[in-house]
Amino acid sequence: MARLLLLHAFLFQISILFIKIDAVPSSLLNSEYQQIQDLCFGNEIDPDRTAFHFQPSKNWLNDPNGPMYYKGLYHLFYQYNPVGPLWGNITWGHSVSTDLVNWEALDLALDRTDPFDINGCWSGSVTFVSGEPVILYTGIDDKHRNVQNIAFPKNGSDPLLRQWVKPSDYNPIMVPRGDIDPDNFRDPSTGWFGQDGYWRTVVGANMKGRAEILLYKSQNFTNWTKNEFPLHESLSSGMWECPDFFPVSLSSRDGLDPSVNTGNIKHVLKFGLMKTLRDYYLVGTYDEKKDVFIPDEGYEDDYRTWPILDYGHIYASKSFFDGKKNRRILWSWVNESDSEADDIKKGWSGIQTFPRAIWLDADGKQLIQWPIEEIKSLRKGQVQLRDFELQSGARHEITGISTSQADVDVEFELPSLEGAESFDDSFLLDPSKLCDEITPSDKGGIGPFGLLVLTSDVEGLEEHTGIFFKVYKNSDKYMVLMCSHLRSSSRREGVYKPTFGAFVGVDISKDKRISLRTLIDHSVVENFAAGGRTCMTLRVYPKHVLTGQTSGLYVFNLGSLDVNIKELNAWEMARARVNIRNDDFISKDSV
Ligand code: DQQ
Repeated sequence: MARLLLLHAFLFQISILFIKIDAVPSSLLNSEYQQIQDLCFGNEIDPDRTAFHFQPSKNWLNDPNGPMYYKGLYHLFYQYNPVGPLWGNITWGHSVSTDLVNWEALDLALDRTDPFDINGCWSGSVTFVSGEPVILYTGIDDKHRNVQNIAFPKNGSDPLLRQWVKPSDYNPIMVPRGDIDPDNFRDPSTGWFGQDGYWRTVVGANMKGRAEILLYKSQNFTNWTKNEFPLHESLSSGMWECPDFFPVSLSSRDGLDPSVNTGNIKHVLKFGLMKTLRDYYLVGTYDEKKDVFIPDEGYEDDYRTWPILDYGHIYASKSFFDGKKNRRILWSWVNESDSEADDIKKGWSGIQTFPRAIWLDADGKQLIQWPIEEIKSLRKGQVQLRDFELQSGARHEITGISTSQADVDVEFELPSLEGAESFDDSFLLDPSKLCDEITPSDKGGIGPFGLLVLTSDVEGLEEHTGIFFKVYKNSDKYMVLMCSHLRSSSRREGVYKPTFGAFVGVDISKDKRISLRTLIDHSVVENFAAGGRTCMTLRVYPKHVLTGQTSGLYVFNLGSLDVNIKELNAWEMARARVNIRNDDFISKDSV
């Protein structure tokens, strides 16, 4: 009962905070609202800062760690440098939310205080053991080795989970032995419980140049033994970081608890490749008796053939099972791509993607990612186009809403696939190269057509970020190429402006339609093609945004075939309340 009262008192407090924010007159423009917040909280106005993406109020952020739902609250921990905007002094930052959209910052959950983590509290995860959350994380110890540690809530009845204990009688719980490279042994995954009564977790490791996803087993979650065989290994791809291993349903979009291993399911092994700084995943079967993961047919030990979680700019993603809504949710770190000098000037660096629900497509092959439904709470003004013909060479502006914070959903329809160009097979493993060859002056067959976002309001749209499609024919099969050109995204120097490309896993010959959902938020643009089959996150720094000018949004078609916009909906987005420091709220003394 006392626990329940505490939870109610807390939720009441949090709702007052949100009511205060909701009470901002709607006539107040976003920019003014931001200025008021900035003045209130002593920040300088910074137009690169996002409005509805997760980021701390200042300093460096990288990997999302240990997300969970507990006693009415979502928790997100993250790799955090509490004293500066560049990577270093890594601890676990901590925030809570009732809706995954608005976040309250708490004090650090894990700090570098003990010999087993004195040089860093690196990535890890949360597992529910007998109903209570337990953290497994990598510590950089006093000998600068990667070791694995465990931490428990000091008071499990505190829904905020403000204090964590790291018992020195257990820690470290795993140390690098034998062939394990002590510099490359990290990121324990969420644990799962087997039929044999043993807990399991996996840790990424480099063993004499081989990537191994090492499997550890335990009966009590504190004493762990390394299994003779890894869960999976790769000879050719270098160190795998942040392994995430979870079951997915073959017959529903619902998420599954990590320990489920029966029914119509598959397993997904997701990881970050240090070599490419991209996240990949493999779909397959988990043989619990042998404790190995067997990727589905067609698997080769060649990372160029593996599906990439997001073909843009994300890394070190982490998913969790949200028992409140029976779904699996994913966060990914979106690093900055401006210069370190810029980050020092801004005083911050790094954001998380907007949370995405993930599930396995009915084809049993690809993961689908889609912004969680709670995003709708931020939508305000809406504009719509229906059955709008986008003639060859056309560019049409979407007006009526402000578009530097927007949610756009568009479906393109093609009257025919005739005239699709072909491409050289050598591009199959390197679609971004094919994208690089597409220029505005080269009028293609089908496409390029798509969106221009964050455009500057001057003749010729000097600054613009293009996200577009082009349909090709390759060995009798139609293929949809998705591209993003960042080369004109900003007039600023010293900013990374690559081209991203991917083939979208759809059969366009079926209904001749392709959709694109785009979340625009000042310096980040998240793209979801074909209902979330192919994702591409972009980091952009348009100069006009920095100087406070408004941005435009366009649909365009440079192909020689006319394209129909079956439907386009675009919403202006409100600012979420994200990690605005509130000292009354976070005080540890009240635990
Ligand atoms: N980031 C953490 C490591 C992880 C890497 C350190 C991935 O634990 O392997 O901040 O970005």
